[in-house]
Amino acid sequence: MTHSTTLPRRHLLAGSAAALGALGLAGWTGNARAQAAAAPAAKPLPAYAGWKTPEALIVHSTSTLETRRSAFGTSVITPSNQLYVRNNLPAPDAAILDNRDAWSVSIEGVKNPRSLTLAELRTLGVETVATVLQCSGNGRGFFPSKPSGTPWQVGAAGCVVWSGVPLRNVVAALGGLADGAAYLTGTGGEKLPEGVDPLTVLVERSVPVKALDDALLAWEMNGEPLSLAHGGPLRLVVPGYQGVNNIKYVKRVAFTAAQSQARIMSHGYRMSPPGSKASPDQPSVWEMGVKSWINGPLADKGALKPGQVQVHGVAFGGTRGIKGVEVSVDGGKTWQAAKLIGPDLGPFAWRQFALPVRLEAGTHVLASRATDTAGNVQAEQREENLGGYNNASWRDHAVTVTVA
Ligand SMILES: Nc1nc2c(c(=O)[nH]1)N[C@H]1C(S)=C(S)[C@@H](COP(=O)(O)O)O[C@H]1N2
Ligand SMILES: [Mo]
Repeated sequence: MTHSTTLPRRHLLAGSAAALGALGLAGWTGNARAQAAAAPAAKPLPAYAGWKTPEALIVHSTSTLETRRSAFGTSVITPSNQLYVRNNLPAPDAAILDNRDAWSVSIEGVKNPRSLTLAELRTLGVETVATVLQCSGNGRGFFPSKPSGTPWQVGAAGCVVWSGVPLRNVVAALGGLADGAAYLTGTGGEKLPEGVDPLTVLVERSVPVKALDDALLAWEMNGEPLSLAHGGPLRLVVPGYQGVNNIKYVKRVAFTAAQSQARIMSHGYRMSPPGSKASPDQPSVWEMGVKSWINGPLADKGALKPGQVQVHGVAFGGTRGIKGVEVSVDGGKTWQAAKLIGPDLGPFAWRQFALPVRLEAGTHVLASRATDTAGNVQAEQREENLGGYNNASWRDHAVTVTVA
């Protein structure tokens, strides 16, 4: 890991168990705290995410927080206080959570278009789904071309549980789709800066209308009312699709014949070949591909002792589940099947995997390679592109550990 952070000073001084408990740090091991304390001074958490666990996060900027690789653990769900955050615009005022039930979303491109409040949405059905939420720029930090944007490594991702109303129920309640609906377009409810063309800043994304089969208007995450940081009071969740398509504080859902004209759709988040210019005819970042990485053991605590370790990590297949994961301890020369561990929370969630191996003295390159239920195998190489999107290369995600 090249990035490091530490506790804000006031947290370092709060040494008592009670104080740590109050800060939500009770579960942190002495080791993690010592490590954090030893790291150089880092940016504090921004106010809207001040409730998060600082030791678990790398603060790239006020709008980009990354989960540390060492914080992922082996129990499937990413706790909300350790989950990454990415905002393209400043988060709205927290006052939008004062009366959650009064939040309204305009539904367009249906036979009977209208606005619905969150209170009304709650009556139309409820479903719960676990999904991997991942920024399409996750793994950008491994591109040698150094694309502009946050150099995320593995931690712009998490696996969380959403609860809300299936969007198809809402569409059915409003008479079904209007003719010619080809895209499902979601619009964020941020206040736009003045004096600029709204289309250059508006967070509005379109996905193929087939995503309606699984999409949710969610008001809960990990068993709690949805926080402002993660899009409360209401978020459009598109399971299996890259993070940017999961619109926070959603205020409009439209079924449209064409894709949004917002820049974030027309030119942003496109798979633009190196040396080209972003343009609407290049593929957009939509469905996620098959990907995995190792979360332990890591090299950040220094050399390991010779002996048995549990090589563990996460694997997911976007809209497909995971069939299996192979692990290599020799940089990809030979592979062994790992065991999928923990509950299977469905095709959109990630699976945890583990493989016990003996590591003798020396340097070892640990890699993982996942296969989805359709037989697609995680690629060795990244697909080069201007924005540094969709990095699923198993080689880029390999971990080097020293045993001595
Ligand atoms: N309204 C709105 N929705 C948004 C964004 C945003 O800036 N505004 N950022 C998108 C991007 S790029 C990502 S990766 C995810 C991040 O979700 P999180 O902050 O809950 O982790 O939200 C997406 N949805
Ligand atoms: Mo993102």
